[in-house]
Amino acid sequence: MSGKQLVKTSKFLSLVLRHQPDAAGITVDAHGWADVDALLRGMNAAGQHCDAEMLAEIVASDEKQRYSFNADHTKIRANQGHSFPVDLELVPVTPPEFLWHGTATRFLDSIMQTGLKPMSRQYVHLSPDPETAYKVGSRHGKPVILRIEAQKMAAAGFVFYRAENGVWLTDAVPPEYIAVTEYDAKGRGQA
Ligand code: HQG
Repeated sequence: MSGKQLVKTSKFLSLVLRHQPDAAGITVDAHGWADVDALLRGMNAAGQHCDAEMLAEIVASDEKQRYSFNADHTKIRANQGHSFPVDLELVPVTPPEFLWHGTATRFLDSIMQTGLKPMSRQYVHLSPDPETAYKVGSRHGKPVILRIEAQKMAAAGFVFYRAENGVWLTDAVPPEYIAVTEYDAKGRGQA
């Protein structure tokens, strides 16, 4: 199976498991789990060739660990990134002193006015390090890295979760906890 084919299929899988289960004619349960057999049938019916072996390869090789199987591999779900409400059974965790958010410079004015909002997703996504945040921000345009005073937020009552794949999630980040940094792609620079 070529890497290119796996990426294409993984993108469709993300669409189905995070945003639009209906694209494969399936539903997911309240915890985001899809039935693997129904998913494979639905993907093939939608013209996205996939079998159990390929699905397992996508889950195992995904560089961001976007998906998880349940214990007996009869169900699969996305670890984060949903745009519909889903209970991932995450437990609140105390965050490190700082977390990081990569965004594009064109969003800065709005973010510094209203804070970080989940936009089309269920949560605001935060990265554990500036290097990861830089990559996330680059997806949107000229990247800028924001440093989030996560521990101060937690002390003030904001709740943080860490998804299965290490991405940090919270409902919103008010502007007073956000600092614009000059970090570059390698995390060099200044906070
Ligand atoms: C911005 C990827 C204006 C926010 C990544 C971001 C991540 C605001 C964009 C995951 C704003 C939303 C999520 C405000 C937030 N005004 N803009 N008040 N508040 N924004 O894609 O965090 O590859 O929904 O800065 O690795 O970029 O899909 O969120 O630029 O973990 O697995 O609104 O998606 O993972 O964009 O990325 P997104 P994100 P995957």
